[in-house]
Amino acid sequence: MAQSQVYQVVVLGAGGVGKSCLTAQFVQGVWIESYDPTIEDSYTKQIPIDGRQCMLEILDTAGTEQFSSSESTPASCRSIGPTPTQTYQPTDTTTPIGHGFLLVFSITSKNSFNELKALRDTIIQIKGTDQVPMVIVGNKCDLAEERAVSRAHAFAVSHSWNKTHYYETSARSRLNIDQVFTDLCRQMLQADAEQDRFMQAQEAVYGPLGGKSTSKRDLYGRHRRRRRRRDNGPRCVIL
Ligand SMILES: Nc1nc2c(ncn2[C@@H]2O[C@H](COP(=O)(O)OP(=O)(O)O)[C@@H](O)[C@H]2O)c(=O)[nH]1
Ligand SMILES: [Mg+2]
Repeated sequence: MAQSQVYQVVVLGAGGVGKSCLTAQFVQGVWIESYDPTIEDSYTKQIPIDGRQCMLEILDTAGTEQFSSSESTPASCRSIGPTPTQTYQPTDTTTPIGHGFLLVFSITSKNSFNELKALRDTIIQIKGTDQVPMVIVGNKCDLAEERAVSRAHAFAVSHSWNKTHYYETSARSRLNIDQVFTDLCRQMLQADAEQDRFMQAQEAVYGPLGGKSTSKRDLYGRHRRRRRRRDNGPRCVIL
């Protein structure tokens, strides 16, 4: 079996959507009713994907802003402790280390869904490409009677974001938890393979790419940024 690779996964989303419960279900297979929303923690877990071992380092971020007061707050979120502060935003220090992102909302909160756009925009801006391994997760799907975001709407929006995959999960009943992480892991493997192919093509043309100042990811990032600018830039049509 091939060597284990380490991929960093960042779990993002508003406070109270179930990021910690989801992570605990995946990593430890346990349901924990209540987490301290201010705690940010990371975990490791190895999973087999298509005959390869992938080591995941999962950062469970501390988004502590609960659902806005303008919408009804489900009982499952009211139990959470301290006064809300700010929604977690990816920053230069967390986003570059993330190879893949889970953008989590609660199907019982429209606001938590609406917040994902800004998170996604920030990730794309910092990464310099919209080709980032990512999965949209609608958690708490066991609370069907409190649903505020339809599956069709969440799916349509996710699809319009570069065909980002959408899953509905329940951390409580462990529905689709493994599937979400497996999908993200496959995307990260694919991105890595694409990066290797690009580097091999570069080396075939320019010779071995070494040196301390230019890492493979740096070069690849520049390539992706350049390509994106060209794609979005004004087109010159020769008649
Ligand atoms: N019914 C239900 N409640 C959930 C689910 N996931 C999390 N919760 C509850 O939602 C609250 C917030 O969960 P937590 O993981 O701390 O949210 P975080 O702030 O995003 O990390 C807790 O009271 C959990 O018990 C779920 O899938 N179904
Ligand atoms: Mg949490």
